[in-house]
Amino acid sequence: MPLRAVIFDVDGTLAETEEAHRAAFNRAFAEAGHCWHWTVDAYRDLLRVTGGQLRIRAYLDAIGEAATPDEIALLHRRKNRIYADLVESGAVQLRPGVARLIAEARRAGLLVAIATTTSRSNIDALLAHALPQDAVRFDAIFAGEDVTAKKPDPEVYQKVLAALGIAAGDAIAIEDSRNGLLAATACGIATVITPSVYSAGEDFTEARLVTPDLERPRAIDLAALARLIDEPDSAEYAVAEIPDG
Ligand code: XBP
Ligand code: MG
Repeated sequence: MPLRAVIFDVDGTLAETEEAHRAAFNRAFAEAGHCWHWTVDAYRDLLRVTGGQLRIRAYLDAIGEAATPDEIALLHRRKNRIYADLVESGAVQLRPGVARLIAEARRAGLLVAIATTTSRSNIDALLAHALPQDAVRFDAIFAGEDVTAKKPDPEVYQKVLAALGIAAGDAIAIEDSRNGLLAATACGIATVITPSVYSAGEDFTEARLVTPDLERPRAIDLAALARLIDEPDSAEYAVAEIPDG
């Protein structure tokens, strides 16, 4: 089966964005006069809930505080504005190998797409400020607003496959989290995991390959991705061999 498409997750995969998201949530809470503050450890747990609005709701439920859907939506809009400002100020860079792999895929005539639970405005900010301009064209982008159920539900991947007009076996997904891995593999898409600062240590059993990033311990190129589809057992290194850092 030839490789026809590479589908990227956004947060944690294209870039280590979650510290910027966390800072933006905390600033939005403070501006609104709330004493809520999400520490790194608290945020690691909260990331199990995908989608910022659902994450705020889950947090408030856990601490027994009430908020209307409109109040949560307003807070979340402000958080996304703060996040975009952080991205525009250069707070977020692409992870190693991302720009190279996108460029290789484009040169080879492959389809390149995004499947994410984040808001579309966050993708726009990242594409405008963190990606080289020749890499910002994607053949399909599906975001949090485009689905009724966020990852780990497979809906976002199903929509990307339908938009690209390809079968699950023609694509590779690049993800960083268990929720993303479950979403992609539920669709039947072979998945490469590059764990992020927040997802390191999660269970990646279903992944075809787990590697620290797309450059280490060796560059993941299109030939390597195609091998993962053709010869599912071809991964030359596995979770246990990943060095720290
Ligand atoms: C990660 C997420 C997102 C971000 C915040 O999604 O769960 O919710 O943390 O984004 P992915 P929003 O890795 O699939 O990109 O606040 O816009 O939801
Ligand atoms: Mg992610």
